[in-house]
Amino acid sequence: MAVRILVALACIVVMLRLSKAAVYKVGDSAGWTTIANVDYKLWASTKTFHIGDTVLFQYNPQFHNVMRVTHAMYRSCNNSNPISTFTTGNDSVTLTNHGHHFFLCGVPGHCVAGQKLELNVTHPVSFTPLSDPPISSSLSPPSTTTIPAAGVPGPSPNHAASLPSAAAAVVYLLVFLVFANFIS
Ligand SMILES: *[C@@H]1O[C@H](CO)[C@@H](O)[C@H](O)[C@H]1NC(C)=O
Ligand SMILES: *[C@@H]1O[C@H](CO)[C@@H](O)[C@H](O)[C@H]1NC(C)=O
Ligand SMILES: *[C@@H]1O[C@H](CO)[C@@H](O)[C@H](O)[C@H]1NC(C)=O
Ligand SMILES: [Cu+2]
Repeated sequence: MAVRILVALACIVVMLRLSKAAVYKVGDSAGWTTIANVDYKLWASTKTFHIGDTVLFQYNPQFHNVMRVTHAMYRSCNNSNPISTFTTGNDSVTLTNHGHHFFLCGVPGHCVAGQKLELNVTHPVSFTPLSDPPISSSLSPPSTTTIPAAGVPGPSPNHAASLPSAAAAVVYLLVFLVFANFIS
């Protein structure tokens, strides 16, 4: 019985991870280039990057490359000591840790011309709560935002709603499995 529960849990974890991983093509249809004047900062700001996601750099390898660099090297467009270098023209980089990731094109002049990318990989605990406090408060008049909604029982409805839905689903399934095994 314990084994069955563990297997079910493992399946859920795998499914959650698979369903969350996204592939982002850098620059969208323009790709990784200098000629289209892509604002890569703007491009990144419209995305939410999570661990497990992939960024795909597509470019002509005769003219460009991809270097992962430190923040200091990103700021000064210094390509002398990259963390890693990609040169195939179709380079997938899977994001495996939190925080800021910096990339630039190492061809002289390209980074300065704007061919540089900064990503912020956010923490995975970003499941939207069932009732999101900021959304509900933005819909009500400003004067009511600091007062709990009338008629809501319990000391803190916000905390009650903050349990991530995926975690809740796992808990529900566990309880269900335990019951199913007791009955059979
Ligand atoms: C570029 O970075 C390297 C190593 O990080 C450093 O030694 C070098 O001085 C830097 N060059 C410039 C022009 O900042
Ligand atoms: C580029 O890489 C992606 C992901 O690795 C792959 O799906 C795609 O087929 C590749 N495209 C080309 C033209 O090689
Ligand atoms: C990066 O993401 C974290 C949340 O995971 C956030 O707190 C931080 O402000 C972000 N930094 C930038 C520069 O966007
Ligand atoms: Cu380039």
